[in-house]
Amino acid sequence: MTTTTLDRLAQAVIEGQAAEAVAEATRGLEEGVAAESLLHDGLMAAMRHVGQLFEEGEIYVPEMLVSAHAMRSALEVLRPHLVEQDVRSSGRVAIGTVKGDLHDIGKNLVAMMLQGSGFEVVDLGADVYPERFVQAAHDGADVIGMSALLTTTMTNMPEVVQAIRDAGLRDRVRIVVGGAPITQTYADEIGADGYAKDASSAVRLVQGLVDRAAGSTDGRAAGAR
Ligand code: B1M
Repeated sequence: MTTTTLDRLAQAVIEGQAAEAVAEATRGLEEGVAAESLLHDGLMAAMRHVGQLFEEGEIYVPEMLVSAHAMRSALEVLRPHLVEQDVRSSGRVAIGTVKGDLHDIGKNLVAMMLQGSGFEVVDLGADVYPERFVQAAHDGADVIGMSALLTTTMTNMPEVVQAIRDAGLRDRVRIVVGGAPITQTYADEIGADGYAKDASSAVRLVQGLVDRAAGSTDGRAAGAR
């Protein structure tokens, strides 16, 4: 029974049937399928398939768009269920997809999970220019999160790191990066503070960075260092 619901959910996304995807996600939850499974084995599996079809020239950008819309609609159903319960959180995260890149589903998912874990999240949207990230850092973000899905746009990440450095904010602000073409090696190369491969590890990463920053601030305040 469970497999059928997951299959139908994935199929609805592949075909770009938003109402159908919402109905199947809702049905899955009612049947007791874990939201994480509906996300990973249904929605994300479908998007991987859509990407493959695109690569093989079987579908084009408009089809990818309707699939993306269906996924986002179903994601809204899962949103309240995708909350990490056991994470203590505090801090403000500004997150966006970098300049030139319109892919926002992964970024939205990361934002959603961070929010669900108690972080204050400022969603800067997609196609975000370096100045906007810097402004967010000025406005009090503890963590800047950058997402990129294209090999041609991931190269805009170091520009943001440099702009934050030039603004004199680098010591105060932590920078995390993610997205399909990003790796830990790339994050290290561009001087980011961390890389996460998916939304749950992004929450753990950000939590760790915020905790460490709070620890070192406490230490300085107490004259411990
Ligand atoms: Co585009 N696209 N797309 N696309 N698209 C890819 C990325 C591609 C791999 C497809 C393919 O060829 N197989 C390919 C990139 C190739 C490359 O660069 N090497 C591609 C291309 C080529 C393009 C265009 C150039 C196509 C064209 O116009 N000829 C064009 C570019 C437009 C632009 O951005 N300027 C384009 C356009 C689009 C649409 C607009 C139609 C649509 C996006 C709609 C939207 O997002 N609102 C779209 C889609 C849907 C895809 C695929 C099919 C799915 C992406 C997705 O949403 N995945 C994608 C193929 C694929 O990924 N298999 C593809 C699901 C999402 C949950 O995963 O985003 O990876 P993901 O996020 C994950 C992790 O990466 C991580 O956590 C998330 C959750 O686990 N993560 C972070 C992401 N950000 C993070 C940040 C963090 C931490 C973790 O910290 C801050």
